[in-house]
Amino acid sequence: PSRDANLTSKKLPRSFMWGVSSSAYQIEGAAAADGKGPSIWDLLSHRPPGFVQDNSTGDVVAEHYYLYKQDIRRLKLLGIPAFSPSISWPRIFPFGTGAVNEAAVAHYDDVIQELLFRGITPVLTLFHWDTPLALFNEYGAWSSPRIVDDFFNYAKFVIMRYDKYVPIWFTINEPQYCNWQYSTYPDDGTYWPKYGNWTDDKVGKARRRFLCGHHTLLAHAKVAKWYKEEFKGKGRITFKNSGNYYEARDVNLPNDVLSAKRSVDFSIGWFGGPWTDGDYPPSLKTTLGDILPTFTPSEKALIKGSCDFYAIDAYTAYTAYGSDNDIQCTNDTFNAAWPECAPSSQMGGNQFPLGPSSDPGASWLRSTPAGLRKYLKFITKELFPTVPDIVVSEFGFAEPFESSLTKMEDILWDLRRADYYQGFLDAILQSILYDNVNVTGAWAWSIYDNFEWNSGLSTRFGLQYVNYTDLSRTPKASMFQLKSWFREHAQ
Ligand code: PNW
Repeated sequence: PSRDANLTSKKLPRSFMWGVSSSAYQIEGAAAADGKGPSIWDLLSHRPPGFVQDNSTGDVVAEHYYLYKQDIRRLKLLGIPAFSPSISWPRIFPFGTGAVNEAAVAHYDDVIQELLFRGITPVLTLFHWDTPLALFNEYGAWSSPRIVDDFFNYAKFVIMRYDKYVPIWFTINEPQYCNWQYSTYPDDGTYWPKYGNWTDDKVGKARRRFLCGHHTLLAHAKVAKWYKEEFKGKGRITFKNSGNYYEARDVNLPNDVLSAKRSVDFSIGWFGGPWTDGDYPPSLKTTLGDILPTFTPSEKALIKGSCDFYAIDAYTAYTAYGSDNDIQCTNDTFNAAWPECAPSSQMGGNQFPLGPSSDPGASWLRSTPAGLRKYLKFITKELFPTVPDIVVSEFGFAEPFESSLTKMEDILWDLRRADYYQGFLDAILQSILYDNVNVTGAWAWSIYDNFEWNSGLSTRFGLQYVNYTDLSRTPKASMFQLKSWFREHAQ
């Protein structure tokens, strides 16, 4: 599509930070190296056929754990100024708590040194879903308040060691999704080690999900408070939200408006309400009743203001539709999987001209740059007007990948993804220039093809191609598109 011509050579603010991102389990491989403990994902990816669609695992992936030096050098050669990976909790604390695994610490020391040596800024996520399995067996991990102190100890250890090099800390990646993982499968020992006494109906699943969410908030807040008030860290701290924009199909239809509102509340309101206003949004409380845990006054005080800025992983946008049936939010209509009694949402509508569709393994994702621009404005001007600035902490696209492709030029010519990046980056620049939204950073997902949780290695989000046979990496067209966009617009 043709670009907004007024953007030509317009500049981002000098302080704008950008780079590529990924997470430990999705790229490192080396699943049992150097004393690493297992995480829940080591278990899940080895579950009976079909749990991960193509039955692949994170055992090897791209072996970033061994090949990080070439990966970092490659970023340098490509002109990427910053890298946002995650640290693996079960590497540093194989049992989640207790003794530190010095071999893993030495490894991450070296990764950080290598990044600094190449002049690439490390921006670190402390937890990207790889919960130590030991804590799951011990007390049900995020379903127990005991996780708060264990996460705190781990986070303190990593922050104290690396804070002088790290300008941004993301405590937790997308609590919306990691808590959903807990509630999707029955607690009967089939998928997980049995960890509680939950009823396996919709309500029981929802209880687990919102309780886990509650503990991620408390864990984040405890770390953030210590970071700011006691440790007086020199960087900024927040957590990464998962959310896609929901816009009412027709603002004159009350159920459409309600549908959009509920969808927003149940995705980003769930975690944004507590840190901006000190509590969950009213719609969650009325809909969920006693399914939703409550904060004590001191917990509210702890969480409120616990983020220095807002971080959103914003991949796509939806049009929300209402219907008379949908608005009866009783336990009978409860859909524990996704968003509770929210009326339907669909990609589409006139609001967001739909760009190309992505790989079937990421069928939730269409390219909707106009949706991103509306979303950034909506979050900062309407929903959470107190947030000082916003960062797009992930955005990206899975080019449909034909396994029959054998010619490198076909594999590397990922024009849909290139188009996605240009559209989304233009939308960010427009937000800054025309909507007065303070966007201070953007992180492209992902450095290269990696293990995509539910669809495995066959869904490829990379800006570089990974050949999973010889582990070679090759930049795709989208990488050069991204780079040339920033060459024009970064200062
Ligand atoms: C993010 N959705 O998750 C995760 O942080 C990454 O680990 C993951 O690889 C990436 O997006 C691509 O999927 C999401 O359904 C999962 O809207 C699902 C959604 C959004 C983000």
